[in-house]
Amino acid sequence: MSVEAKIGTAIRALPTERVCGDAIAIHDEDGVVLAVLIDGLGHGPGAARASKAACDYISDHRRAPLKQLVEGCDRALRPTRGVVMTAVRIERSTGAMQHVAVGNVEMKFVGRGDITLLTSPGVVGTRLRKVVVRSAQLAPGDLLVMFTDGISSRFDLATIAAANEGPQAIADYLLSNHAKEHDDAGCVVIRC
Ligand SMILES: [Mn+2]
Repeated sequence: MSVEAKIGTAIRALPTERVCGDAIAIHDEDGVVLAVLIDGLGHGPGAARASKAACDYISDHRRAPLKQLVEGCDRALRPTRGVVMTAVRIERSTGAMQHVAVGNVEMKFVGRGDITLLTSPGVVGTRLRKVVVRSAQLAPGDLLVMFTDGISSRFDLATIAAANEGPQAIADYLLSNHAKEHDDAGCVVIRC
């Protein structure tokens, strides 16, 4: 079943920092969406350098399978302090999704499918042990949110989904209402 997979994003630095350690990489080409949310460890310039290195690697290897993408980031980020990240790849024509997550970047899902969004422990850039990629089937109307730990997880995605807002409005809402004061914050919202 085909899906629209419309994307909204919102991100901001810790209010006392000039650079943001969270980063978002979106590559939307040939009917396939790759969306990656990255949180450089800590905050400030060192965190921003690590997440920028991840974005650069992802851009250069955006057609690679997710497992190779994360493992490649792990090698490329060894000189940095590392990042945690979550990535999804969605094929619009079929609604097929693959997802992977390392460290505490969270995902929430509301929809018809039975999708378990699990995170592997670890830090990308410090010799990952195991990268687990999972597959799922999306359906029209499904709502998927990925967010860094700078956004409180205490929001009810079912209520948000029922309001039927577009993905950008939801991303803006989450940043405005649920971002924490003491960390960079970022989210990616995908409405199928
Ligand atoms: Mn963080």
